[in-house]
Amino acid sequence: MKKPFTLTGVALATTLLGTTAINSFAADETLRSLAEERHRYIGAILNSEWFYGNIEAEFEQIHKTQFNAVVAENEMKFDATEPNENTFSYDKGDKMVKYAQENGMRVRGHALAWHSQVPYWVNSYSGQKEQLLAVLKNHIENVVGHWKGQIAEWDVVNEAVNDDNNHGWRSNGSVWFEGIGAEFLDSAFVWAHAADPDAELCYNDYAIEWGLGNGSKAGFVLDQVKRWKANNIPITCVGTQTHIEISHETTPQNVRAFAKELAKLDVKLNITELDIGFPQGSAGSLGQSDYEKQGHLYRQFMDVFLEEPNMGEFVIWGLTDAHSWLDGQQGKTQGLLWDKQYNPKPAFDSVMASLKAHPASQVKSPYPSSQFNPPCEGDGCGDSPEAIVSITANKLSAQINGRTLSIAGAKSAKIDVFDMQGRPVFSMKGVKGAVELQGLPKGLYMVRVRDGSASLTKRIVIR
Ligand code: 9MR
Repeated sequence: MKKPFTLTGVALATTLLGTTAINSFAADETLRSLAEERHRYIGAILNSEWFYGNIEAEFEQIHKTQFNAVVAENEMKFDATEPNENTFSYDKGDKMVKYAQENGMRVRGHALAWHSQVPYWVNSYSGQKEQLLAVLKNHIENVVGHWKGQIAEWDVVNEAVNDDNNHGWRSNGSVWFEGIGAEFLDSAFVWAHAADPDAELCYNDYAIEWGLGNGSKAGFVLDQVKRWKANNIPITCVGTQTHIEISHETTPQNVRAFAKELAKLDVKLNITELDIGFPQGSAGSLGQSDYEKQGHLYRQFMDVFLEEPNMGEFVIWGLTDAHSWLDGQQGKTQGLLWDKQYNPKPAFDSVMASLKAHPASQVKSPYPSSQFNPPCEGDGCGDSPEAIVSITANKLSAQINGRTLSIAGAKSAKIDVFDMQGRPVFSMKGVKGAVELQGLPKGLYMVRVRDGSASLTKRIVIR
């Protein structure tokens, strides 16, 4: 049975949820568990820092607890996977695929044919159609072939439409379009399908959330999908990146309208790179009502996602505001679900609330139910805490027995315990041997032990 849990989530839930009567989140409910019950995928990128082991321990623990889908921020792109001609580099991508397999996650591959992050050597073939076709074919065959059966879905073509609102392909600054013409897209889908016939294949782009108006990107993409389907080009999904700002209030309903059009073509729509940023200049003056507004917009996207039966994945372009492309490159800030200290923001509660407001029995999934585990019932079910590996290899270890948490290998440790939504629920300094975790309801928790520079993060069950 799920245990009612009464921390800040309750108060936030009442202020944020409007008409939805949610009293609390159960201690063991996560974005992931709720999405899985609804046979949907919720994901976040693994930031580049993760691939280099250069990220806080909390990142991975929250990531694998809260998400069941994963994408590499940069490590499966052309420049990362084929840095020199016909020399492939799979180490980073392999690391992510292993992580996904160990944690039961779906992998999105991002991205095969894109005008950006193309290595220099490709540009030496600029304007040479036959050579460029051969380069792209070889790249797709090798990369998709390498991860055949392990990557559920590829962004086959990324951002190929221009920004001119004139219903056209990106003709400037794309080595592929300039050298090959629009047939590079059709060919890329065909080659990807040949390399892994079971993988889902997407066209992915930004500004799709601006709707289907005259000259729109969404309208152009829709026309291309119609053409691809009519010509048996093996596209199965479109990705709407959805990098938006807090003022973009119409975007969720635009995404809904676009999903409905794609449904008529038997094509899925996935949200692939969601973030909802504030203008950078406002960073110092943001208050609770701003974060609640952000939560409301996040919630509307999750509502649309759950209500449209041809939407399968809801992927956020980051986890914590401490690691986000927004601050560096976009003049935007704080667009994610966890703040810079890894505290869940109101947006987290809002997305949880949306999931809970859509009972599993009423959410249709575009995936066969065999892809999802049966829902968990009972204390710690389906979970084997012993199998959870510590992130930092060091001498520290922690074991739970009843409510007694025993620490070994520490001189004087600081213990922090978090619930499965990432909220701190217990903290104690100067722990030498064992500590009683009094006052916590039964359920799943994350415990972090720190001793000097050594750190251990582990999932525990209080039975
Ligand atoms: O988040 C990525 C950032 O680290 C890179 O510097 C950038 C380079 O183009 O790409 C970012 O990811 C982009 C994604 O691959 C495609 N859609 C837009 C994303 C944000 O720029």
